[in-house]
Amino acid sequence: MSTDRFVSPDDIRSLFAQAMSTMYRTEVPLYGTLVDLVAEINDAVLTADPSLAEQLDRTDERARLGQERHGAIRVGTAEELATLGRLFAVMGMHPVGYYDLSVAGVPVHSTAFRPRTATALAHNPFRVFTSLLRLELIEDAALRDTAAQILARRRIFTDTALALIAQAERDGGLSDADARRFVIEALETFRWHGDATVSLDTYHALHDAHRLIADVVCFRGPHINHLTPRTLDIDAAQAAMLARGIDAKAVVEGPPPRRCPILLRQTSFKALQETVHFPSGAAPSGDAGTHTARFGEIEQRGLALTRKGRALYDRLLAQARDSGGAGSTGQDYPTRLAAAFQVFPDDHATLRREGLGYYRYALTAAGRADPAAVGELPAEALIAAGLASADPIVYEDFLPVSAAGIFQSNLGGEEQRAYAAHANRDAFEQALGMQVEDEFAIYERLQAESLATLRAA
Ligand code: OOG
Ligand code: NI
Repeated sequence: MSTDRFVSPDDIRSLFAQAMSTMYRTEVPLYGTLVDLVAEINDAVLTADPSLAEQLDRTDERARLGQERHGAIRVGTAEELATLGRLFAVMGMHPVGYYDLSVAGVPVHSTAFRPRTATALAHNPFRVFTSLLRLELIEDAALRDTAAQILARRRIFTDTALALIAQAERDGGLSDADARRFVIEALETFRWHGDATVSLDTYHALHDAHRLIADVVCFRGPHINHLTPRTLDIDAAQAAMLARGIDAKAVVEGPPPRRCPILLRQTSFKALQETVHFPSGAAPSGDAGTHTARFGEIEQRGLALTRKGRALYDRLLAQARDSGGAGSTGQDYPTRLAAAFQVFPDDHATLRREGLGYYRYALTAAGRADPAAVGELPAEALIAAGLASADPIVYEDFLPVSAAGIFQSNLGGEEQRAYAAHANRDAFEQALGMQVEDEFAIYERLQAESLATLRAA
C-alpha cells in the first residue's frame, strides 16, 4: 500500500509546534518577547562566530534553530498519559527517558516525548516534557479520593482528536486535510482554561497539599505551562531579559558557562498570576481567585554526554550544590559551580578522547575527494588529516535537577519538601502503556550512523 497519501509525522509535528507557538503568543505575550529576544541574540552570535555557524550547518541544527521549542504539561491519570502517548506518536514523538521528581519534593514523574532519528530531529526537534501526578503521594486519604474522582470525570481530548488518533493508528497515517484537523483538535488539549472545575474550597484544600496538585486537578485540561526557545548564548539572553525588566530566575540551571557547551542550561521568568473563575457558590474574594500556571523559559543546548560524561556531570553538580550546604541558592553559587567544573575537560579533542560526549562524524570536502586516503583510517586519524570532521551531537533531553529547580521556582520557590517515595519507572511505564526509550541508546545510534558514513564512500 502506498503511503504518499499520508502526510509525514514530521510535517504534522512542525504544524503542531507552529500552532502551539501561535496560541501561546496570544496566551502569554511575554513569550513573544522572549522568542524575539532569542532570535536577535542567535543572529548576533552566528554573525560573530562563523565557525559555529558552519558547525550548525553541518549538523543540520541551523535550519531548525528558529523553530526549536520544548513545552511542558502535567497530567492526572494513567489514561490521560497513555492517550497523550498515542497523540504524540501521530506526530513522530516518542517517550524518551524517565525523570523522578519526587526526590525534589515535586509529586510527579515524567518523560519527554520527542523525535528520535537524525532526519526527524533535523526536521523539527519539538519536545514536550510530560509529567504524571502521583496521587499516591498525597497523604490525606480523603483528599486523595476527591482528587481521583475529579480527575476521573474530566475529558481532556476532543472527540474528533480521539477519532483521528484511532484513524491514524488504523490506516498508518493521516491525509493532509485530516492532519490539519488533527492539529486544530489536538491543540484544544493544551489550551489554558480560566474556569476551574472545582469549588474554591476544594482548590484550596488541594493547593495546601501541594500547589502542583491543584494545578493538575482543578482545570479542564493539562494547559501547556511554558514553551521554550533555544538560545545560542544564555548569559547574553539572561542579561537581556533583566535589562528589559523581565523577572528572571536568579540562577541559570545546569552546567556553568564553558567554551564547549554541554547538556543544557536554562533560566526562566516567574509564573504569571492569573485570574481564575470558580463555579458559582464559591465566589472568589480578595485575591483568592488566582492561580499561577504559566511561565517563560529559555535554554541553551550543548554536547550530549555519554554515561561516563554524565556521571562526571552529576558528581560535579552535586559537589557544587553541597559545598556551602545551600543547594543552588546563595550569591556564591556561580563561583562554586565554576570551581567544581574546573576538572571537566573543555575542548572537544579531549572530550572525544576520554569518551565523555557523543559526536557526529562526516567526511570533509577533502575526505570526499580522496576515498583512497580515507581508506580504513581510524576516525581520529581522519580528523587529524583534515579528511573528517567531528561535531558535537546536541543534547535533546532534560536534566532532573534543573527540572526540579524550574518546578520549584514556579511553584513559589520556597516549597522544599521531599517525598519518601522513590523512582518508580515500572509504574510510569505501566501507566503510559509502553516503555520509555533510553536516551543514551539514541545518541549512541546517531554517533554510530555518522561513523558509518565515513566508510560509505
Ligand atoms: C516541567 C519543568 C521541567 C524543564 O525544562 O526542565 C522543564 C514543568 O514545570 O511542568 O520543563
Ligand atoms: Ni522547560
